[in-house]
Amino acid sequence: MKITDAKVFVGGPGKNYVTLKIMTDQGVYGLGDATLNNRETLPAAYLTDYLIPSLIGMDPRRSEDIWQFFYRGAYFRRGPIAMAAIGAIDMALWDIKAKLAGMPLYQLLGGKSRDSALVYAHAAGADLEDLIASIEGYVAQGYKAVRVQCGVPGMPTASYATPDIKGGTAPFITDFSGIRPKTEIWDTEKYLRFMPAALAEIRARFGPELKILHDVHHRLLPREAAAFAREVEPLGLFWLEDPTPAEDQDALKLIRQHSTTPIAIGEVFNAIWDCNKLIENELIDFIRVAVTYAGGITHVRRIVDLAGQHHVRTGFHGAPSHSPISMAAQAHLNIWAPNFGIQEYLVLGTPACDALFPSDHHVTNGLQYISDAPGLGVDFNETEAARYQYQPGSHPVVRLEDGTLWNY
Ligand code: CS2
Ligand code: MG
Repeated sequence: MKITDAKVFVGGPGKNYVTLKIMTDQGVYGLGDATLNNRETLPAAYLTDYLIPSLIGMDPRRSEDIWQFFYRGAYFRRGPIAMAAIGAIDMALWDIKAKLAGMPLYQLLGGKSRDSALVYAHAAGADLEDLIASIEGYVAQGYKAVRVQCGVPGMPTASYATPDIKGGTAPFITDFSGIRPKTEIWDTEKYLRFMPAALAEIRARFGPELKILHDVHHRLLPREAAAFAREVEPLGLFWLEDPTPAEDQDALKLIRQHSTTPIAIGEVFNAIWDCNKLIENELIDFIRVAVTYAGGITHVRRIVDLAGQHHVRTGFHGAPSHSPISMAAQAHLNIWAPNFGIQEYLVLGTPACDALFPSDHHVTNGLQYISDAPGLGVDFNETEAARYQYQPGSHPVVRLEDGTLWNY
């Protein structure tokens, strides 16, 4: 069996999804997602210029050897661009393998460990009242877990993932007005004075059952993060995410020494080597890698297994930039992983998105139910794809009020 061709498409409804389609001499094809938010043309070029020429002619069933070939063979290893490209190939090869077996992918991983997988939605408000209304909306839809992000009084701009105005919707992180980023202003002291009390009000308002998550988005220093985690400890958060930038794995020790608030980290990690110390030293509770830029199912499964030895559960990244293909790959891992925790899930099911990526994976009452179709269980409509093209966009950058650049 041989790979005969592979094509890359960039575009989608309001997103720049990077979709890989691998064709074989037996008519079976596989799909992968290489989307790297706001850098989408780069994994696309890495695939087209460097990986696909070698891929053609290979046996698609040898997914392990192909992974090793592109990872070890590159010499310059890792990084989000290369790992997103390798990840897309890997997803597509598992899609082919499961289609050949006539089974949904989860059966090849070890079968179902649960009937459905818990997901969390994103609630956001320009202020606390606005945020509470947003949470109420998700609770009314049956969500059991909600990430809560709130504008901070006195902060000169909206905070991470919050709307500018009351009643507005939180923007999708990408600003499509161009490549040059807008600036958000950040003030740690204002945030630290406001956010723990806001979380306490949310807990009091919604009671003990709601699973409350909060994303600090890398903004605090380790000592500040430790103090924050300790202060909110009585609220029983489901998790506190990215309290501090994770380049420094040792920084998480300080947080752990001062608090039992569960910590989630890893959406920007590309490899097991970014989180092995965090996991082995049991400094985190949830690992947030994504099958896209952490090298696909083959590599993420290794991270999940390491995590499982150390009481670390999964909480895969599911920002809106992930296409239904990687969300499907994660759905199969979620239904299998013995150490599954939660899945970040943003409503993908717009009519335009469903037309581009038909599937019957679905979320009902805050639970994700998996498709039993062979493979990943998601398809790609090339006629629909022809309607879209790449649109340049960017994340904001963050500065302190005096102009110092900070972590977005
Ligand atoms: C976020 C992301 O989903 C999350 O938890 O931290 O939305 C992140 O801001 C984006 O993926 C950046 O592209
Ligand atoms: Mg995050």
